[in-house]
Amino acid sequence: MDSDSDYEAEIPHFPRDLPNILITGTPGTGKTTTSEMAAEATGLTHINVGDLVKAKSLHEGLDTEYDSYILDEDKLIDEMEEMMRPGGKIVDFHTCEIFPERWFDLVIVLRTDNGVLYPRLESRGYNAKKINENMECEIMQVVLEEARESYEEQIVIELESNSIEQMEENVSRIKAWMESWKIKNVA
Ligand code: DAT
Repeated sequence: MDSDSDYEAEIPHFPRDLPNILITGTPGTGKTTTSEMAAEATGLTHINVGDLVKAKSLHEGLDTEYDSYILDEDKLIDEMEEMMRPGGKIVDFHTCEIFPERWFDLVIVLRTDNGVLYPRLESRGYNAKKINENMECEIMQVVLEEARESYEEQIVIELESNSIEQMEENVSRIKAWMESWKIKNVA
C-alpha cells in the first residue's frame, strides 16, 4: 500500500486481544455466508461492508450501469477505524486494497469455479453486464492479486468455496487459526 505509507507511519499498530480477519473475493463466492458462520463459530463480530456503506450512506450515489454504489473510500475508512482498533472483527467485502494493511491479521480470499459461480450470480438477478464483469474478475483472479499486492504474503490465504462442505471446512480452519493466534498473541 504505497500510497498509504505516510498515513500508515503516523498511526501505530495497536495491540489487540482478538484478531481482525478480512474475508474477500468476487461477489457470489460466499463471503457473507462464510462470515456469518465464522462469526457464529468464533464469537467475532461480522461487519458486512456493503450493508454499512448503504446504511451510513458512505457512497457518492448509485452507478446505474452496474447497479452498485460508488464508494466514498475516505468516509468508509473513517467510519471503520474505531471499530477495527480493538480487534475481533470479520470484515466482508469484495475488494481489499482500500483498507489499511495494519487492520488485518488474516486475509482470506474465497474462490469459486466458473460453472458454480455463474448460476449463483444469475440467481441473484444480476444483469448480463454485471454477471460478465464478475465472472471475468474471478477468472482473472483480480481479488487474489489485489490481496497479494496489499498484504504480507504469509497472511493471505486462498480457500475454495464451491460447496457447503468446503464452506464448513473453511469455517473450521478460521476457528482453528483464531485459537492459535490467541495462543501466540495474548499473554
Ligand atoms: P458473497 O457474499 O461473496 O457475495 P454469498 O455468501 O452471498 O456470497 O453467497 C452467494 C450465494 O451462494 C448464496 O445463496 C449462498 C451460496 N453459496 C456461497 N458459497 C457457497 C458454498 N461454498 N457452497 C454452497 N453455496 C454457497
